[in-house]
Amino acid sequence: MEKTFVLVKPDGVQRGLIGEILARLEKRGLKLVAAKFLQVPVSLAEKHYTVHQGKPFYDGLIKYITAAPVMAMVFEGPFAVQAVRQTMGLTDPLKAEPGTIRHDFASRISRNLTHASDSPENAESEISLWFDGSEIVNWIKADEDWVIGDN
Ligand code: 3AN
Repeated sequence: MEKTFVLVKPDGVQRGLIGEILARLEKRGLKLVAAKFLQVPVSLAEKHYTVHQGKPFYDGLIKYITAAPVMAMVFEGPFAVQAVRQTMGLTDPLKAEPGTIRHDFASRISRNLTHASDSPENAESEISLWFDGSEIVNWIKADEDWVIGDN
């Protein structure tokens, strides 16, 4: 089953939106398999955002992500990467569809509340950057067949 990495960024934590974001992903049928609440060290932020190094918004991005605690999570499900990205909405909240988290709770790209992996390959590398293998919990959700079962 596909896994994906999700961050509720400092603005989401400060605004008390962890529960709302988690609830939307849970209701979508995604299964939480790891979570931790942490203050991000600069070294981890730099590794996480290495693809943005050199871009005009890079320094601000590192400052933003390390400014206050974040909630890091791993969700599992069929096509989890695509499902989570769709629930988050486009990176720029002004372009995100109504009903998505970024549309419904944000209005600026610099305060877009969440991060979610953009491919299964990046999900794997982000999960191993943020979590030890022993922190990923394999469990069976009681309603799994009714939510994601095959016919
Ligand atoms: P996403 O988080 O939707 O995958 P990325 O990876 O392109 O988007 O961007 C990572 C983060 O960098 C975004 N969540 C946003 O906070 C910030 N960012 C991206 N593009 C810009 C931009 N043009 N101006 C300011 N911040 C940006």
